[in-house]
Amino acid sequence: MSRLQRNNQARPILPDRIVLRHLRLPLVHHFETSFGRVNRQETVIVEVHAAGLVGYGESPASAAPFYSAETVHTCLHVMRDFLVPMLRDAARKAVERMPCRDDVTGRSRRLIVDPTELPGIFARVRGHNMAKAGLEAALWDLKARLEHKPLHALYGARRKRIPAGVSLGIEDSIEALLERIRLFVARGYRRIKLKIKPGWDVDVLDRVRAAFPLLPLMVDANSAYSLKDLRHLKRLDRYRLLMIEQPLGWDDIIDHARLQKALRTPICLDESIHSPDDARKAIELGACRIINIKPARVGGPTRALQVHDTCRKLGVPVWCGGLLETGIGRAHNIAIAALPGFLFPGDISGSDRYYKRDVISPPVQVDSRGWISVPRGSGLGFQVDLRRLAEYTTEALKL
Ligand code: OSB
Ligand code: MG
Repeated sequence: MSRLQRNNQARPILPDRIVLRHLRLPLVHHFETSFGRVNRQETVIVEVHAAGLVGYGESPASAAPFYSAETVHTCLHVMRDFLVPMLRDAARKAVERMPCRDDVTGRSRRLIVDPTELPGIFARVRGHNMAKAGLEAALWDLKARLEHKPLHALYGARRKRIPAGVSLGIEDSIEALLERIRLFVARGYRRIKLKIKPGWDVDVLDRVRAAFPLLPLMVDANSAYSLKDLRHLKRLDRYRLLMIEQPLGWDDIIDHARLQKALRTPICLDESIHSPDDARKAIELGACRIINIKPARVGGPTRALQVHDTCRKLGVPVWCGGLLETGIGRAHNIAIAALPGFLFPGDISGSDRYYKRDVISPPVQVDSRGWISVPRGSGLGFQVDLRRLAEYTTEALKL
């Protein structure tokens, strides 16, 4: 290799310090699903430091293994003991493979391990998608900052704004829920999702539809029903719902296919989809007509992009779900939701819907017509508020 060629090479950037933070934040309003009520959120924030920059990611696993098998503690354990060592090992091997590594002085900077390589590097670890996702997201943010590009541009996403939806939990009374709906409709939200469970479904929907006949509305059962409820679930067809999210088992696609045949309303799968292959199989079986993509649930941005592409090829619309993320995870979701296959408003709401003081500034804001602008600054496009991050941190692992 000539000196000139050598100088034209990008300078390789190695991840330096990695910090895993366990955060605990009070919610502005309790959030109740078919698996229970929470008043605060726990999550893991990942920092990858390199070349004087920091990339941020989030593993929004929560404190209890109710939505998924992961918790904040399984994330911390699997990242510290397996994923971070695997990433470091891959970085070391990449350095060894590099020619003339002492003399690479090119001006552009390239991560020694590209974030798209992480699913392969982590493949030996089964499951633990949220742990994988937090680390991969931090690497994407870092890559975007190194290249002075906004994250969505790295994904090839072009939208300048995305429509905001909101997911409203189970309340103590239908009146209280109607009040919540009025509040978010007045704030401009373009779609409302209601959590349902047996005993909190058709009566609620009767009242909501009477008050809001034209509201873009959907429901999410978080696996609260079974095929035994088939006749009951058919009653949901009356309410002109955009979709019914995850009515049946969290690990099922077979019964969902049976149910979808009996319903006019599209089924949307959330919990059942962990990979691009899961998405393909569910669609081939007819288990759903729509898919909720949560990058954290499918193992990170690279796999979220693959699920998006798979669904797009098969003509199935997707939208971006949420897991009560802080502004960091939410900013990552905004970047993904700017892709063209995201055809419904997501569970991407303003910071003020979740937290009084978010960890980013400015907070995520929804305009009066229900749009969120996709930021144009480099990386996440939001400033991380280090004071707030420290304030909410209960434990930090410096690796
Ligand atoms: O099923 O989509 C879900 C929150 C926590 C766990 C599961 C779910 C949700 C939401 C809220 O519906 C999404 C959000 O606004 O972040
Ligand atoms: Mg859901």
